[in-house]
Amino acid sequence: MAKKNKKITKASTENEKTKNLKEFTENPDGEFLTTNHGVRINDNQNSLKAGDRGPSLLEDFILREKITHFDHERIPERIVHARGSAAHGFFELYKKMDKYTKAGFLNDTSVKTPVFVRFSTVAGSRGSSDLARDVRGFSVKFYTQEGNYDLVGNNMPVFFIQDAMKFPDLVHAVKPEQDHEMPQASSAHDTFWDFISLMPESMHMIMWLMSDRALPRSYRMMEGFGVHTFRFINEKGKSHFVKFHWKPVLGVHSVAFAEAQVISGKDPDFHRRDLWEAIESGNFPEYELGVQLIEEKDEFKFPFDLLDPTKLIPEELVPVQIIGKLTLNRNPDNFFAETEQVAFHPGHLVPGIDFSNDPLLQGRLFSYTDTQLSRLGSPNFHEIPINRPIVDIHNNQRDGHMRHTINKGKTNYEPNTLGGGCPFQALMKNFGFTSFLERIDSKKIRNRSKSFLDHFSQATLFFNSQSEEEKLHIINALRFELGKVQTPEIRQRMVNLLTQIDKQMANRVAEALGLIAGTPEQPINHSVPADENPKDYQPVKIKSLLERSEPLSMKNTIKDSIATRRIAFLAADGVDEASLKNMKKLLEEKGAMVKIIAPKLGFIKSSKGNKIPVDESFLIACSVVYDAVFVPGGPKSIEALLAESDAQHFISEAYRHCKPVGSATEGVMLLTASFIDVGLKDEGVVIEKNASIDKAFIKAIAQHRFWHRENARKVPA
Ligand code: HDE
Repeated sequence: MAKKNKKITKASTENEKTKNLKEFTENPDGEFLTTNHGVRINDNQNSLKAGDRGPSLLEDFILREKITHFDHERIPERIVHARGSAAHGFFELYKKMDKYTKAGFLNDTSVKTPVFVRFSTVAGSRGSSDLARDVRGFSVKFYTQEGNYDLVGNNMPVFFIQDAMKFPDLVHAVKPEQDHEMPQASSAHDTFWDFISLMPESMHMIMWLMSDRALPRSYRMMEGFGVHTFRFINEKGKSHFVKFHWKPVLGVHSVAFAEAQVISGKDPDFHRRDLWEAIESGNFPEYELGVQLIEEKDEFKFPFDLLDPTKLIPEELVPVQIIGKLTLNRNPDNFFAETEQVAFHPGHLVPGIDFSNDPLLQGRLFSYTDTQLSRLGSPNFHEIPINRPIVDIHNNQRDGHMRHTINKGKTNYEPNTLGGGCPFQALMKNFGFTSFLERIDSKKIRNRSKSFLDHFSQATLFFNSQSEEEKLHIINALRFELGKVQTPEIRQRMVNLLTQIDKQMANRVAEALGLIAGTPEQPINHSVPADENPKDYQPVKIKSLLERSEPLSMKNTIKDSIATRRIAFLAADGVDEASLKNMKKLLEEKGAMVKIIAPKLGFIKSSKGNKIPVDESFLIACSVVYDAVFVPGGPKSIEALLAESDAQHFISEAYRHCKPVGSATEGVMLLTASFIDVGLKDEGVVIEKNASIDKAFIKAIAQHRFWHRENARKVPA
C-alpha cells in the first residue's frame, strides 16, 4: 500500500513517473490522495508558504479544503439516544401472518429481509458510558420490498409519560441540569426526581428503570418492545391491535449496579465492544419477534386502555406469538456513515401496519422527521446510503441541500401528460399504503382520557412479579437515586408517592433516606386539563387482574446456555496444563470465551513446561467484564497467585458481584484467601471433586448470577 501511495514529484525521474502512472492505471480506484474534486495531491505534509519561513498563502486551496472539511466534521448529536451502536443483519419469518397483516415481509417465509439495528442509551451524550442506569433504545430498520419499515422501540415495554406534550419536559428534567451541565448520563439528580415526583403516571416506568433491566449485561441479552399499540391490517382491511416484542435467544441478563459503575470507568464502551466482538467472532446476536394480537372487538376488554403507553398487556392475558427471528451478522464499515447517520422514524410504515391513537405515538410521528432536518441538515436525508430503501423511489420532490438524485426529464409535477403521467398513484385496491378506515366523530379537545388515570396498579404488578433479590435491587436503586437528590422536599414527595405502589417498599426506601413515608392525601396530578375539576382527574388504582406476571421477572428468562459468556482463567507459571486445557476446551465447546489472566503478559509455563499464551495481565484485567472465574490447578501457580493481591481482589470482586467461581481442589486456598467461605452452601462456588466439576460449573455459568449472596456475608472487594 505504502508503495502504491508513493507520490509523483517533480523530482521523480522519468522512469518513476512512468512506473507511478502504470500503477495508477492498474489501480485506478483512488490509491493516490486527491482533493474532494479529484485533483491528485502532490504534498500532504506542508502548506503553501511565501518562502521557507514565510507566511502561509490564502491561495492554498488544498489546505483550506482539508481544514474546512475537518471544521465541519461533527453534526449535532441526537437530542436523546445520542450514544448508540449498530449492526446489519436480516429478519426471517417463521410463519405467514396473512390472517392479520398484508405486510409482504410478514407473509413470505422464504424471504430474508435485510435490517439495520441501532441500540442506544437515552440520556447520555455520544461519548458517555454504555453502563448508565437508563432505558435502552432498540431500533430496527427493515429494508422490505415494499419500502422501509422502522420499529423504533425500547428495552422496556412502557414509557414515562402518556402524552407527547410532556416529552420535552421529561427530557429536560433528565438531561444534565441547565445551570452547571451535571450530571452526565444519570437520572440521579434533583431535576429528574422533581419532575417524576409530580408525575404519578411515570410510576410504572420508574419501577422498570430502577430494576436491573436498566443495566443490561449486553445488547445481545435484552428484550425489545414496540411500546405503543399498533395495528395490523389484512388484505380485507380487517384490523387487529398488535404489540411487538423482541426476545433475545441468549435470555435476559443484567449486571449488578456496583459493577456497572466500575465498568463505566474500566470500559465505558462495554456494550459497544461486546456487540462488535460477538459479530466479528461469528457469535451472531439473535432475537425472536413476538406479537400480542388483540381483536378489534376486544379493545375495551382490559382494565387499562390499550392506547395508554404506561401500560403493558400481561402475557398471561394475551400470549406472545413468536413469528420470526432477527440475526445480526455484520458490523458497520463506518460508524459515522451508518450508525450516526441512520434516521429512524416510527412513521416509516409499510402497507399492512398502521398506528393506533396512542397520544405519545401520535406526537412521535411529527418529531422524528423534524429532528433529522436539524441533525442531518437536509430534507434529503433519505438519500444517505444507510437510509435508502432497497426499492426505487419515484416522486416529484426535488432539490434541497445535498441532493444526490439527478432527476431527468421535464416533469416534476402530477398530474402531467408531458411525462406520460409518471409516476402514477397506486390506485388499485389494496395496492400501496392506505390508512385504516377508523371512524372518528368527536369534539376537538385538549384532554387526557379518564381511562388513563390508573397510574399505580401495573407499577405494583411489576414490583410484585420480581424475585426477592430483584425487589431489593429496585429498593437499593431508589435509595441511591433519591440519596443523590439534594432537595429534601423532593425525596419526601417521592417516598410518599411510592406508598401508592407498595407501602413496605416505600418504607424501606424512606428508612435509608432518614425519612418516614407518608401517604399523600391525594397524589398530585399535573395532567388535569384546564377548566376541568381536579377531583375528577385524581390518579386511581384499579385492582389488577393478576397478582404476578411471570415474564416480568428476569429470573424467569434464564436459558440453559453459556454461549458467548466470558470466563476468566487465573493462572501463573506451573499451572496444571491438563486442568487448564480440559476446562477451556469444554467451555469453548459450549460456546463460551475463555481468557487467560496471569501476573504478566506474554506466556506462562505449564506444569509440563509448555508455553501458554496470556490474554491479559492483572494490571489490565478486571473481574467486572467477565461472567465467571476459574482457577486451574498446579501448586506453583496457586502459590504465585497467593502472592498476587490483584488475583485475590479479582476473585473476591467476582464473588461479591454474585458470579460463578470454579476451582481445582488446589485452588481452595486461593479462594479462602479471597474471602470466600467454601463451606457455605452455594451452587455458584464449584470446587473440583473427584476430578469432575464440569457439569456443575457449566450449570452455574448458565445461571449467570447467585444474587442470594448479597444477603449473606459481604466480602471486602
Ligand atoms: Fe424517541 N426520539 N421520542 N422514543 N426514540 C428520538 O429521534 C421522541 C419515544 C426512541 O437509534 C429522536 O432520530 C418524542 C418512545 C429510540 O436513532 C427524537 C417522543 C420510544 C430512539 C425522538 C419519544 C422512543 C429515539 C432523537 C414522545 C420507545 C433512537 C433522535 C412523544 C417506543 C433512534 C432521533 C435511533 C430517538 C422523539 C418517545 C424510542 C428527538 C417526541 C415512547 C429507540 O425525534
